[in-house]
Amino acid sequence: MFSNAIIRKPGKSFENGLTSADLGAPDLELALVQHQSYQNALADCGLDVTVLPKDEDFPDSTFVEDTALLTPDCAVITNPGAPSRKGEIVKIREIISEFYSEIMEIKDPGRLDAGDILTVGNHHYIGLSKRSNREGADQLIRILNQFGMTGSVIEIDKILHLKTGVSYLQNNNLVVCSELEHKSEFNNFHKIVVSEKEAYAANCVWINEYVLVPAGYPTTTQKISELGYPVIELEMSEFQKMDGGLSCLSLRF
Ligand code: CIR
Repeated sequence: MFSNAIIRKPGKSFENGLTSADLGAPDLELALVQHQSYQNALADCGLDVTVLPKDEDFPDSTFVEDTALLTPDCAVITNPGAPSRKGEIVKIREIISEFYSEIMEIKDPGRLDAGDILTVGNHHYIGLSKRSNREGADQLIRILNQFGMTGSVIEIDKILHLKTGVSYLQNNNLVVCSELEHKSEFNNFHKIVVSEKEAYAANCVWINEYVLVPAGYPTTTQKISELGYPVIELEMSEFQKMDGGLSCLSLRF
């Protein structure tokens, strides 16, 4: 169960963030409306939500997930793989130090975006992506081992982050995109495989029995619903334009 979340509002510089999506510029007003709904959903799931102010120096800083891994036993500040995002960790460390006494960190030449970390109980699958490298993963695995947890790596190809294409809904249920469907690491899970058309819905978020899903992906939503999860659908169009999914918008712990 989670009790806290940290989110950061997008600022005017949001449209200058990194993106590979060909969906046009985001509308900041609409992004703020969608972000408020996201915040409300986290609160509805029972979380105490810390809302950080916009940070114009870092256009992608609303995607707080990438900057830290927060487990019940330890906090790890990442070392984001995109040069424009590295500085985001300074302010994130300040806020995380209000919740954790000991903070570990990933250091150069290790690179790691926490969007590449899929947590399943005490195990953490770490995507080797354009943002996260083997050295970053190895550093994280050593830290996890110190705290009685484990990690292993998964090579990914086209998707931005591991969690762009896979989400864990507890109870052995995985939502997974076609690129990752046949990875041997996922053989023993019950899988909801999302079609190419609904690929964006592979990034959804389990929070205290609820599942947040992006609005507009009816087949995936129905399959998740049929497993018995109460589903909360959220409009995400403006974040999708900047390559961000639902999980990227919060740190949950
Ligand atoms: C980036 O490219 O870093 C941001 N525009 C999107 C980050 C999305 N984060 C995530 O998938 N965890």
